[in-house]
Amino acid sequence: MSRLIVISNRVSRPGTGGNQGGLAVALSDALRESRGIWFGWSGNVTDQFSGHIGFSEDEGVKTATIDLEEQDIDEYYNGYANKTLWPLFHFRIDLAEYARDFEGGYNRVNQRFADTASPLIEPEDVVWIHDYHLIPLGDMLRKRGLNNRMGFFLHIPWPPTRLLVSLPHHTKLVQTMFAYDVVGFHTEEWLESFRHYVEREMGGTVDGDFITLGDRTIQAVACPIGINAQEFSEAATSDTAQDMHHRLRASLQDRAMIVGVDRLDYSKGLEERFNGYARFLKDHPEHHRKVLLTQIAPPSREDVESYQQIRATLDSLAGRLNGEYSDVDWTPIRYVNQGYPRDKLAGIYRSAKIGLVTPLRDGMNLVAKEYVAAQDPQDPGVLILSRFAGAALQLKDALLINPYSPEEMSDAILRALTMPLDERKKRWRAMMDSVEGQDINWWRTCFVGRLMISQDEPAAPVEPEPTEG
Ligand code: GDG
Repeated sequence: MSRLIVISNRVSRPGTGGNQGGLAVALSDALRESRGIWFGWSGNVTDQFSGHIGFSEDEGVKTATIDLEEQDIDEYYNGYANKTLWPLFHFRIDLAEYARDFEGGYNRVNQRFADTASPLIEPEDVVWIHDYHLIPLGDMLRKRGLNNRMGFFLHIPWPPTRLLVSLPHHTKLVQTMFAYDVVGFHTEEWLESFRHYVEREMGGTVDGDFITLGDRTIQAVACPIGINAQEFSEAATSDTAQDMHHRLRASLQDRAMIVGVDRLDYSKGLEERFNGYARFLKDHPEHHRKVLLTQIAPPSREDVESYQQIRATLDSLAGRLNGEYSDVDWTPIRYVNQGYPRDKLAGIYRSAKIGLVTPLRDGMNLVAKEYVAAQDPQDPGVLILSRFAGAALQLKDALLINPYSPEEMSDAILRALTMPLDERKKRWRAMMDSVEGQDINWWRTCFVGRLMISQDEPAAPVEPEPTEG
């Protein structure tokens, strides 16, 4: 078995106290099995970049990390990654900032990754690079003479061509993706947009899974990421989860809880969620005092102004809503800016009659899947899900809504609150089949399988089917 080298912006060391999400666990398993290495930024700042690599091994997983300079973090991480690519790829061209310094910093840090990682990569290794922080890295590794099988997976949406062309040097960036052998997206929709761009803007040709540009043919595939469904269901019945459940039930009394769990990010549709819930309260006074929304929203990317703004907007919206509707013994929104360990989170999901997941655009959205996995099969809650999340293509038995419409959200909340048990069970079963069937290991195999297979069968263009006429 070839060694797997995973490269991502940050690495997660098992058992070191951080919250290991499903992705980190799945990658750790793959790294352990193949005796591979996980390479990335340590999260630490250094005065002067030295290229020094910090090696660790935790629970059989080897990690290698580098420190970056303050300017790197400003221009690459807070700049090009989170002020340019993130908003643009989430269709928020209004928030995207195009600055030469950002692009320069992005390229510099990708070069630094390439310089430091390339000596660790042996000829038989398979390299798997993750996400928008590191799009050009594969190309930079090739320029350093690496001929390894290389894959790239994008965790966020791929934007429509019309939006992407607003990015200065867009073709140059996309061109670098042809250094990979396999490129992966969560959904057919993002993949379709990628193909469209390559055909229209670059004159590439598409043949099934294969895309040819000049003398390079790559495989571009849709592999929707999943969660560790079994582990999450078990976490939802753990002692910690049950304690959380009892704590919540005691404070809720007989009220129905709606839950939202999101990093504080404008792409998650939190403002729209609060507005939809406000609409529900306005339209349905008969439900006052019988329902409440618990929104868990740990702050993220606090150095970026648009994130400070969303926080201020939500603080004021939650305050206004609570001011308008609260009574001495009822507060309609519990707005919590702190994170919880995973088993507590699982208990919170299980206590909620409704999971309200309303991103305006989301590559996949794992919270929707975690909510499903945490439910009690005998009395499951209802998932209300934005049709603009990648997950909506799999979780078709959720109540799918347009998050921009407060009326639709309000109607869905009413429908979920009054849904008969039989229907809840039927919908949940269908969603759980998908969450269990296409779990995190399925995803890993979906992508890495192709990367490994194409090792024996080089990614060459498939002979086109003869066309009629
Ligand atoms: C990107 C893409 C794609 C949140 N609060 C707490 C907590 N979380 C965990 C959730 C979930 C994860 O964070 C969030 O994952 P999402 O998928 O919902 O969103 P992003 O962070 O934007 O992730 C997304 C994903 O990459 C994977 O490819 O699905 O579309 O944007 O696991 O549970 N975890 C804990 N406490 C919290 O308070 N422990």
